[in-house]
Amino acid sequence: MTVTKPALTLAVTTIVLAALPVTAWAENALAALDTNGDGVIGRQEAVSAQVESFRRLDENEDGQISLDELEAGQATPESEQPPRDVQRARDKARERWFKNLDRDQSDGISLSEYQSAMTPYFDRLDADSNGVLDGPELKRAIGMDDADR
Ligand SMILES: [Ca+2]
Ligand SMILES: [Ca+2]
Ligand SMILES: [Ca+2]
Repeated sequence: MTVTKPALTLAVTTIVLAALPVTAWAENALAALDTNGDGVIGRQEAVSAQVESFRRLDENEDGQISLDELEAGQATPESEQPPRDVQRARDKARERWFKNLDRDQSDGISLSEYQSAMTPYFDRLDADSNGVLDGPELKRAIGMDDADR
């Protein structure tokens, strides 16, 4: 299975970005997701973060994330707006990602659609396959994002 880098990193950032500004991602991802404080992110922690971010994104609580809700959830503060071309690339990636996830083409992402798309990303990020994501593994995900632009 091949996954393009932008799709990968967008999905990964979406796990946590519902809560965090883009620039704070690398520093805060561990702290935000590591609920039991063992310094790494376990699968269970990733899953709960996913469910939580889904709830947060689903603003009208209809059990579906619309493209608008996805966009609103990823909005960055005015002061942290990236350059316009980066913004545009991000918008495009988001749309592509949305279409990929919306398997039944209902124009909404259900929790199960959301989760089924996330699991492979966790496995992929877990470079040493030890079932947890550590700092370097997370940073690599961010690094890939930067390297692409
Ligand atoms: Ca909704
Ligand atoms: Ca759907
Ligand atoms: Ca690992």
